[in-house]
Amino acid sequence: MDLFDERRPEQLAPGAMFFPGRALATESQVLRGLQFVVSASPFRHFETRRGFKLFAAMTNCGKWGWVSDRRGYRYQEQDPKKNAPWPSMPRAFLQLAERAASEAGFSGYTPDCCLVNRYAIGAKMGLHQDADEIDFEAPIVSVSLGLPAVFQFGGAERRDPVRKLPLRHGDVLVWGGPSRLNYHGILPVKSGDPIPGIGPYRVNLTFRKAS
Ligand code: MD3
Ligand code: FE
Repeated sequence: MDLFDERRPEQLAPGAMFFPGRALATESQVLRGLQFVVSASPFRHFETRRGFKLFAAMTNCGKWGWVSDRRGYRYQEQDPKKNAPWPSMPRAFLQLAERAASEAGFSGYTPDCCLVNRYAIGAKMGLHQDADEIDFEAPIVSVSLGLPAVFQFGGAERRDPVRKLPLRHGDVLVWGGPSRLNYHGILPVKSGDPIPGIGPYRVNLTFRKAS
């Protein structure tokens, strides 16, 4: 821990909570879970409907996985690379997501999908909304691992002002209630000291209730 770390849990907006370093207490279990998921369903770059490759490499665990190809994007129960179910959600993932959600005031959270995004240096995710899910009552929980990045979050409209929040290894965010459909994105990841077990990447776990 950084002796001069001033970061504290913080409400960013109604329904949006920031828990700096919340994943560090179970870091080794989470990293083992990540290893298990990636060895079963490796990272890949999905294509968009228009034929562009997404900047972040992705995989999933849990019942549902988010996929994209020339037919568009959707949640599906099969890893298209293997035509087999996605790896199960590691207990350490589920427990971290449930506990963070409950600390943010969302009890009984049972995510059925964890999208894993891997950003190489220079990769980014443009400002967008997450609106493909059926259940907007359930929050989204995000866990940042590896290299730091700057998260951008705006409001319910694309034109709303955007706030920048630096995210580091172990930080957890919960987005629910009125913030669930806010615009958000990730600025291009800069090079930095690689975190053991992750390498020169930023990895984000995004927990959702897809169905
Ligand atoms: C705020 N991923 O996969 S997670 C995504 O860091 C995505 O990989 C980013 O956005 C990442 O769709 C951000 C944090 C996040 C996720 C969903 C949100 C923030 C959100 C939904 C509403 C508001
Ligand atoms: Fe998103």
